[in-house]
Amino acid sequence: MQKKSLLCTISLLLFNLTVMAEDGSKLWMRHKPYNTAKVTIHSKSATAEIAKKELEQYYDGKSVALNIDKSLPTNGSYVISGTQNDKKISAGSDIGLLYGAYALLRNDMTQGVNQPAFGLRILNHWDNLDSSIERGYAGPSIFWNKEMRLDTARIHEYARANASIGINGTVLNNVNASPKMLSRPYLLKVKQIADILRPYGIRVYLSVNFASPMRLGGLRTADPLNTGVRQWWKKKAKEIYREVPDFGGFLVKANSEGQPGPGDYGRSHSDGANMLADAVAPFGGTIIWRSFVYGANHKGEDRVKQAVSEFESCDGKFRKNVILQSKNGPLDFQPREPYAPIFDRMQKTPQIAELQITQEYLGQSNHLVYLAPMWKEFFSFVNPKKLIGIAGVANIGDDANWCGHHFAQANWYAFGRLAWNPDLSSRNIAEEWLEQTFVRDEAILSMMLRSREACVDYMMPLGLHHIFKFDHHYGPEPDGFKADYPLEWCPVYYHQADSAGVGFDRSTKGTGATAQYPTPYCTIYDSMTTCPERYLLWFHHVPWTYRTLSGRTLWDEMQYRYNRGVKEVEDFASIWQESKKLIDPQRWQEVNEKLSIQLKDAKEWRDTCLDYFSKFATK
Ligand code: GCV
Repeated sequence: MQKKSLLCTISLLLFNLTVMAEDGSKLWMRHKPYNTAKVTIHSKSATAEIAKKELEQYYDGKSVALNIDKSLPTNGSYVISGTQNDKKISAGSDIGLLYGAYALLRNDMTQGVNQPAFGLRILNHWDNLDSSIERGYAGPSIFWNKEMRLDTARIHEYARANASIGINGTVLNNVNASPKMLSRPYLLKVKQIADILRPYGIRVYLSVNFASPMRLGGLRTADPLNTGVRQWWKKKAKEIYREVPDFGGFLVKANSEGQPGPGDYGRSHSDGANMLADAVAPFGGTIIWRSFVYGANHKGEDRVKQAVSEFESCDGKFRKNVILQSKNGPLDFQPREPYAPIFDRMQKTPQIAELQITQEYLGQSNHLVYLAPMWKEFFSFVNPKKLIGIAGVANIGDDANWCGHHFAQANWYAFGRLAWNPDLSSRNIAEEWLEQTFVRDEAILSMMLRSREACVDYMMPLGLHHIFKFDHHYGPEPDGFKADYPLEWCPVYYHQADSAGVGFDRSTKGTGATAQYPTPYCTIYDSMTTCPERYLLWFHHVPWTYRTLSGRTLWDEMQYRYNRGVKEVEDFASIWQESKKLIDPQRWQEVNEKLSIQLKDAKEWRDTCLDYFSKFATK
């Protein structure tokens, strides 16, 4: 009997611990169930039903009326009015009602019509069909695995989280695309996923391999001007739209990093994109063509200039349903880059900015780096009104907490919120996220807001860039050079350190990359004295004894900043210690472990780089 009651107590304890365990799997969707609201709605769609269910379960009030108002736009806009106990959400479409419902649940009481800044708000998953994820640090793919098994409950949760922040599109596979993606068994999976995402207002897109007609279709060429190839794509598009009538379209990485493309046949990017555009146009589809190209055609040209060199001549030649997608900076998702000048140079082509949510070069899922300030910096140069969409390379995997680091969830969240409204401040988004996930606390908030600048300090002060270890891009390798690698992958090519100084001369006396920028940036960036210090070594080879704005020499300033970065992370670690009482044990412990790694890494960056550069600086 005694044994039995001991067993009962133990099971009860275990049960309580499991219930209390916080693994981060709920993301920011941690609303308490109230079940008090009576929700009235006159639309019968699946989307409206979801809105109703969410509010009935989680809204803390007596009644909500969901109304379609034909005078409002159908792009997801909504208006929330009324009192806490008697709310009204009006929208021009059912998806607007759902967005309004989620806004109400996060207590977003913005006055007037709340509407998205960008029509396309898309996640790009770099997920491979074998379940691995290129630059993914949060476990295997939630979409693909060898067994073709799909966890539909998880896909529902994914859809729900995305809809709650207004994401309306998702590319399900890696831009380094397998031709198998377009084969029948995979298309049936795509249909299954699309059916789950549809009521949440999310359209699916696929990355395609340009050589698919050969590698999947058995044709002898993938030349975009070949009739057989054109027919093949048309037939394939028809097959896809039969399964997924609202299919978004194709994302294409062509003639980049070894991927096939129209250039293999002497054809231009516009020839390639237009051929695909013609295939999807009858169904309302879009081709999103990436400008991330460098290498083969540009022997010796500065890598940051190559996108403009290669694409400018195509401006005005693309079909109406082609969009150009470019990374925010001209190189490759470094912790800080000047904006990519292609956004100014393509005047006639609709453009999407590609941001990277997964932290390939920012400590991956080990470092706490809140990315909203970085993206806001980009928007301060590129007017959001010039863009028709925003794409974010996802940081989502099958880990219980989805993103590998609890705070990396904030980057997924911030991406969605900024894609809806780039005018929101980094602070407001972080506050909103903390309130829904952890706790609204000034110290934790300040840690988030300072984290990107800290990362820049310990990884790339003053614009020093691409000092990362080969291949995996984690950790420093300032002496990195491999004779059999393209020069554009080697850290020594980027820092150019010698006894005279350090940094890459991209002024008109150097590679001339500054000339790709419009006025006033071309002039400002071109001179060492007017170039903002945050980009100094990006654009200039600067003498070690050069006086920086602080009065310190360049070498002293570099040491100061590396040390400042490390000190910041030390401070984050102590803020987290102080926060222990505010946070549940599991998530506190997991973040604490990550912060120790981050501190060790920050010190490694500082020590390795200072040791290496000191050999030149102190000569
Ligand atoms: C998907 C960088 C990354 C690659 C990525 C590529 C791209 O080079 O390291 O993993 O490939 O960018 O954006 O296409």
